[in-house]
Amino acid sequence: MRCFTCCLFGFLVLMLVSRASAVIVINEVLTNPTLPARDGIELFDNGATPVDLGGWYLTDTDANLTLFQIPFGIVIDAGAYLVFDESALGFSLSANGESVFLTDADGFTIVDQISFGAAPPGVSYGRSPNGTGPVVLLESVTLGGPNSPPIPEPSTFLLAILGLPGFTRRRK
Ligand SMILES: [Ca+2]
Repeated sequence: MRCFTCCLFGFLVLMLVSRASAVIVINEVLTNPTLPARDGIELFDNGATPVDLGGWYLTDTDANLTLFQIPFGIVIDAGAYLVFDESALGFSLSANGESVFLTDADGFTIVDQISFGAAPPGVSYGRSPNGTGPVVLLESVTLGGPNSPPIPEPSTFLLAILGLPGFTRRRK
């Protein structure tokens, strides 16, 4: 009985820790910025409490989950946003699409991950609705703030037929 109680307690602790971690999401990525903007990753605390992110990791390859370590002492408040640009990260993001991972301080527990495709210049991918939804092309870049609505479908189609990847066309 005592063993069962201990196991139950341990399980509940694990559930609480998991829930505490699960509220931090990768909320937006800018992968094909127009100057002077830079590539960036936005994290969002979608929970009700601050979370100490010191020692957590961000990466764009599952072959190396500890590519960039978030400095110790960085705490994200409930409902707050935190942005790391490419100069802070030490790596840039692919405009042709890839995946981004947020890993716990243990270096292997993936807290959140998103995958996305090619991005038109100056257009970011992000969760819509903000903090909870699927990752879509956003109407405007909102690094550091709540995500905008998605690009309306006809616009997405128009961008797509202009040419993937990068959606760019040279002007004469
Ligand atoms: Ca945002």
